[in-house]
Amino acid sequence: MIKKNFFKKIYEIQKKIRVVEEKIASQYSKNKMRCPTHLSIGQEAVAASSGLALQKNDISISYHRSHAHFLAKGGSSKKLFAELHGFEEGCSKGIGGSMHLVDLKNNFYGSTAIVSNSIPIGVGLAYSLKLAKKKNLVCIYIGDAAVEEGVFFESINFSILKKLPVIFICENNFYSVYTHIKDRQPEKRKIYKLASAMGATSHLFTQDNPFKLFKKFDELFKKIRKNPKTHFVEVETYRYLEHCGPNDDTLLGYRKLQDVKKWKKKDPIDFSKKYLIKNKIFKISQINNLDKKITNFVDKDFNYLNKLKKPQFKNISKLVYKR
Ligand SMILES: Cc1ncc(C[n+]2csc(CCOP(=O)(O)OP(=O)(O)O)c2C)c(N)n1
Ligand SMILES: [Mg+2]
Repeated sequence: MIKKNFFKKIYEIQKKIRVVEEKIASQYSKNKMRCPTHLSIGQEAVAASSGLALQKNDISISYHRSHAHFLAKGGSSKKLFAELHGFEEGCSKGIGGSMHLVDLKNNFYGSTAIVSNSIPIGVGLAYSLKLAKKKNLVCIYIGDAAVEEGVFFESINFSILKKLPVIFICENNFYSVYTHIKDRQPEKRKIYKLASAMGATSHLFTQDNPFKLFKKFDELFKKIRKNPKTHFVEVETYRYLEHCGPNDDTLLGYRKLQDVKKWKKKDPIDFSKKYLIKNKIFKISQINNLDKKITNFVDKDFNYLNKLKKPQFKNISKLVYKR
């Protein structure tokens, strides 16, 4: 049985991710965030449930749609906002932007803009954990298009061969930019089955009930820490906004309005709220207060940007690798 505090945390982190990204979306047109930005609105449950099941010493690594993974691993929304605005106080010192987040204190080893690029890095990190005889795991977040790159196969093969403590979490939102998965991969092939054919232990989870999803991740992560092996989880999910940017793009015609509506109807955050109230875990007034607290917290973190000075980048040469 998940304790009351965990119910609260699972709801809270999902809601925080959404409020942070809604803030970014509402401010993006001011042109102060000068980096391409991929939002996860609609997909938060996967990051929240898996992120909470990770221990601090577990490592996670992500792809271009990474704000949610960064926040769920303990990343600061203040540093995320600062990063998107190019301030030196940002999590990547203002030179990375939305697709290059890092938070080594929380073992979030980064996100990268090149599809599948972080997969071999994650596998290498898992190899280093194994060599150091550490009992932690590496969580590699990927999108559905990542399995269309050669490096995915090379990396998962190595990971399986060496019995590395790796969990791939594939957020299958059905699209790579504007192209549906049915136009990119054989129709009857399931991504998680592809991974199991390679030799990974594979699972298909759903995001409908984030509390159950947390439990599944929690059990699985415990298993991997105890018995290091390569696992692969596919979760079907859906992004509500355009591929890159803050706008609704349903009028472009590459996806059906009906589909967007269908996914919004089973929104995991709305579900979580109703679940907590229906099961008398929290009263509606308590949830509303929590929502208010989260919004105030996020507003405060965003307003902190007003205090920051224009970046000088005096020590920029110290930020690059030198031999
Ligand atoms: C190697 C490479 N090819 C193409 C691109 C252009 N690109 C950026 S995001 C993206 C879609 C990736 O889709 P998916 O992995 O499913 O993630 P999603 O955007 O759906 O979250 C593409 C093709 C890229 N960044 N890197
Ligand atoms: Mg996708």
